[in-house]
Amino acid sequence: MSYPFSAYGQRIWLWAAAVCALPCAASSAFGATVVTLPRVDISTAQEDASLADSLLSASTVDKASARMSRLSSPDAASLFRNQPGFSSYGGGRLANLPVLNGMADDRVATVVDGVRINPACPNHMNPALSYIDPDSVESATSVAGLTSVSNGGDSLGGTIDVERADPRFARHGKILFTGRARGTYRSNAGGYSAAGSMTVANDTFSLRYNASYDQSGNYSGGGGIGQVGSTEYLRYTHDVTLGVHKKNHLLTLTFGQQDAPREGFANQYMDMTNNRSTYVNGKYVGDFDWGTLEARGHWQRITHAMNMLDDKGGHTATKGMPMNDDQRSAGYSIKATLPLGHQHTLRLGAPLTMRG
Ligand SMILES: [Cu+2]
Repeated sequence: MSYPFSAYGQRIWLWAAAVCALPCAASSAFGATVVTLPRVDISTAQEDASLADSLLSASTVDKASARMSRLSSPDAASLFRNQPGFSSYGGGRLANLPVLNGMADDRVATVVDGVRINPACPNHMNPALSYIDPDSVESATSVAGLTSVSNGGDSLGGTIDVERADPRFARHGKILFTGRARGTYRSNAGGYSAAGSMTVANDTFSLRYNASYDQSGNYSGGGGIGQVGSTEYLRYTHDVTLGVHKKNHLLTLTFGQQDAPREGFANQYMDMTNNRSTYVNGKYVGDFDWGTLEARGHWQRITHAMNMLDDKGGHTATKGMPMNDDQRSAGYSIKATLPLGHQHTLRLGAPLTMRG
């Protein structure tokens, strides 16, 4: 279809050139003025900036593969499965541990919404990516290899960085009411997931409610091996995001709670019997004449309990393998980005995280 069109286009171009050549040739003798058309840039300034800002070893999950991952797994770690240098090792179905270039665990910094999260579980059975449902993730970036200090640094293997979407606002004088919903069902183990989000906003304030629910029983293995024990899970998440936008300033506050009342670990002699994360996360971004200022603050409490689920014999006060943990963390980070001419950018920042 495109061939005849382009041939036709070429012919028009030849005609135009021929028609133009005659008056041009004729007018040059009379000293006509030369008209210079404005320059047309085929790349936008925004793309240039993001290329310059990102590390060469960073890769971002594209929208199409993120959509496929969400349909096939409730684990946010699966978003990265096609990224270079990435692999993962699994225990529970909600909580695969990310591996970058063969290095894992504390060697990989996992940053969720600007907060570097360490697993509350001493056995690291609830990794940081299990604290965000895949539908809430708007941008997912992995840096395999050394990470720059401005991206957190201090991680030999690399960095996994996921961030939820900024709040949306309406145009001036309008009200925005928007949302999305997704549901999936798997016949094996009767696994189903549902996730949704709703936003009400004007041009200054935005309120978003986000929820997700994931549940599955023990699945059946192929080749007639029957049911595989301790592969069940249940998790639900609620969060509310409040956004305030005024001229060059954007303030975002997210309050949320996630519960994982059960998650079996087929390869361990214990399962997760309760994991609750309650959190507040704030972000301010301001554009000024001198550059950009970004400030973040967070508080999170994780109560974590592990023991044996029924298919490992269950647990009572005198039987099982209890492991309980209660962790709080709080922190802030401030980053200033100052453009210094065309080729240089100065970044200043200071983060602090406390755990107890
Ligand atoms: Cu644990």
